[in-house]
Amino acid sequence: MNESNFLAKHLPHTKSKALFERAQLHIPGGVNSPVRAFKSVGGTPIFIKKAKGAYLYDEDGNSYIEYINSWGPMILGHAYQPVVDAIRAKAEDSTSFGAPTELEIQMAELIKKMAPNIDLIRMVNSGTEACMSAVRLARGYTNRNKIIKFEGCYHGHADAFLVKAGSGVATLNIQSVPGVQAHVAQDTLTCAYNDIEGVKNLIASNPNEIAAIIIEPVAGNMGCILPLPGFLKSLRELCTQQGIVLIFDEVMTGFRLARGGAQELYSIDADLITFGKIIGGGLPVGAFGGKRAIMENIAPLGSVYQAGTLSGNPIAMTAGYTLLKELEDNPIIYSELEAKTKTLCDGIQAALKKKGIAHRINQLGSMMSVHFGSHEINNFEDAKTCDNNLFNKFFHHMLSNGVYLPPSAFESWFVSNALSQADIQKTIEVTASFNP
Ligand code: KE4
Repeated sequence: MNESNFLAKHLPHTKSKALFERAQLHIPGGVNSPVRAFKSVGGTPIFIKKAKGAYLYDEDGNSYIEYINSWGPMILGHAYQPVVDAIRAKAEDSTSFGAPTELEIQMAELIKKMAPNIDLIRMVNSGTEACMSAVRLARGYTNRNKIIKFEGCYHGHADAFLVKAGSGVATLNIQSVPGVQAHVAQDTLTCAYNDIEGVKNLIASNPNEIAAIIIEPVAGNMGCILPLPGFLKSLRELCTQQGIVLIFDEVMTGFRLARGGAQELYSIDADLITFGKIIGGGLPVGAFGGKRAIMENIAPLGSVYQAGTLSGNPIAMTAGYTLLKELEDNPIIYSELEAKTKTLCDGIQAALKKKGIAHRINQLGSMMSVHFGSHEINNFEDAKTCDNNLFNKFFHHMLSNGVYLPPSAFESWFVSNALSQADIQKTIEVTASFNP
């Protein structure tokens, strides 16, 4: 990207506005996923023409340093050449067979090499599918019905998860989702993130009824929220004592926080782990895996049925395998990502502090979020009681100056390793020019 184009005053989003009008004629809300609609931040969603490395280019010719990275997959930046080349080559051999391939074995072997504690793994087509399948498996394995999830966590749009969910559900402030039947919601128990006493109380009041506890081991759907010291370890101990399946939803954290994700970072072995985003290299892929004794209940081995026409699709496997292999072969990437993200956070912190703007920044690895409040952000309530109108103003200030943030205070930012020091400094400069 040439610097002058980047520094050019942002053009009006004429084409994006026209495209949004047209999109709304045919697609609910003009988008294929609600969080893209800019509903909470306001304004017109930007229609993207292309992207390369750390930059997005919209239909009006504007360019942006971006911190969404397709909500996680683009950890090495957009149009990463080895991934692009692999997809091109593989497409020549057809795009789908609906039959087993060696590539799926290679993918499973690589995931098992990188992520600990996976005896068996099943590929699916989204994070939602991975999480809903893991919960069905936990229920089938334990012959229990209830699950515990945490307020503000998001595990996809399966009925069982749309209770006090984060991400788009929080962004749109949907209190209860029509269509999710009461009896389904009743089997989903919730408590605050980091509230281990709350978990103990739910277990005590539902003896031998809880099949699984599903958690984002580092939460990314209410902004980025870290587990307090000992929280995950206590969850592990409780699940072991009570025969409850501990499900780590690593759709976001898997292969992002470390090669072995949060399990590696916190040295905690979950019973089932779900993946998504990075493992598809930008193509639709999810996966769930874990302990053999549990996974053996999945059809055709066992009777817990789960299936998918395009599961293990050769193009998606090629994209995901190529990206994972880069991460496996170059572990230095994780310390580079951490250093870049810390530099960014320190710069934003200094800039907002100098302005006297109360804020908190949560960060781990290449996940981070900025919250406009002076209190610690350890759960969904903390995130909700920030000045999120100020976040919306901040979002648009950054956007109009060429920095594209997630369009919601209830999302994590994602740093890609394509980000340069100049990009980081530019982001800090734009933050410093924010005058609410
Ligand atoms: P998908 O079904 O969207 O592939 O994955 C669902 C999911 C499951 N678990 C976690 C921890 C997730 O973050 C997600 C999806 N993440 C959101 C972004 N926060 C997807 C963006 C969107 O809904 O468009």
